[in-house]
Amino acid sequence: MKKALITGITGQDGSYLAELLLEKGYKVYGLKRRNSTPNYENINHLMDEIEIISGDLLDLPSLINAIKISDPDEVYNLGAQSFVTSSWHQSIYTGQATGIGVTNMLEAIMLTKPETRFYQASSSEMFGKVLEIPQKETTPFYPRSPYAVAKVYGHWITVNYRESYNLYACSGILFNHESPRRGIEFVTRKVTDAVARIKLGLQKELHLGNLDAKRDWGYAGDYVKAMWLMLQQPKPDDYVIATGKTYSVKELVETAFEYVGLDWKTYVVQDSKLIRPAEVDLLLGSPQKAQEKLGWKPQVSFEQLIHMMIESDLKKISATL
Ligand code: NAP
Ligand code: G4F
Repeated sequence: MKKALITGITGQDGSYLAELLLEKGYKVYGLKRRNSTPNYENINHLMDEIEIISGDLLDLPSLINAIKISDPDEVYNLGAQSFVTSSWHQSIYTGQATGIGVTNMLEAIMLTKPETRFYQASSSEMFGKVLEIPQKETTPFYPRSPYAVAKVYGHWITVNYRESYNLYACSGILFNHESPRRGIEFVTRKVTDAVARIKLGLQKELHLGNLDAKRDWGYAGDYVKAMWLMLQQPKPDDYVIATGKTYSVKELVETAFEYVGLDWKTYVVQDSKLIRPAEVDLLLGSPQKAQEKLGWKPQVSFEQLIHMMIESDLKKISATL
């Protein structure tokens, strides 16, 4: 039986990846930091099948301990301070968790079990003020937030440990991916939650920032399959994971309100407080390498994704009434 350790198991991707690996017959361990109030919402349904290990990406001894307990064949480093806006308010913490945390995990592997295969959750945010359209593995980075700067560090330290120590280490440069388990502060979930509340008569307005920004949005359930595929190849490498289609925040809003038969213009308020100090205007990825080398293809379309999220939010909110 293969064993995997997932950091960030309580997050969106951690929960979908845990499900995938359990289906494939893995023994799954999840690193979880201590919170004053436990946040198991995304993994409650898996708690009998996975083993939680207490630890934090900022605390090397806890990572070494996690490797010793789990004795993993594969480590998926998904833990991070992942919200771009918060990275301006907590820039040093973001640098430590999202950037240095990667080195901590790599060091824990080097010191304890260097044959472990390692996946790093890199991000399309690294492309920032894009230097090429579409963005691919060879496109230079131009990060536009403390989060993106930290991810560039995490990406290159992964490449560096692969080249320095011959570690099997991969960096997945994933474009935005969403699901009903997406955190409420991210724009897709903020919109689908608001649309559900407005439809149910519980909310009157939706405040948003930049409606012109464009993103290449896919489904998280599809994207975790790409993570696993990367660690099954004969040689470690880096891959862009994207749909190859881009939509504006305005198109997201239109699609969501249209689904419940409402006109978005009646409800959406543009709020200057939600505009970022520096914006990433356009993300559009090329999944060509992933298609050719991993045989990976996204299955869920943008419209299907938004509809799935609204249905889930309608159900969740209705259950509380
Ligand atoms: P998420 O829902 O925000 O989950 C982040 C996870 O990291 C949570 O489990 C969180 O734990 C954990 N975490 C935060 N700080 C930690 C620390 N110091 N030590 C240990 N764990 C810590 O993020 P996601 O959407 O699943 O994304 C997974 C990874 O992919 C992240 O690294 C993200 O930056 C990256 N990524 C995401 C996307 C996307 O579109 N979703 C795209 C590209 C890259 P708590 O539950 O305790 O907060
Ligand atoms: O949903 P967002 O917060 O995602 P963002 O900044 O693209 O980052 C996400 O994707 C990255 C991959 O590219 C990940 F690495 C990262 O961890 C995270 O998962 O914002 C998307 C766009 C932005 O342009 C933002 O300015 O939506 C715009 N937006 C407009 N109004 C808003 C809002 N974003 C949020 N969160 N909230 C708003 O009210």
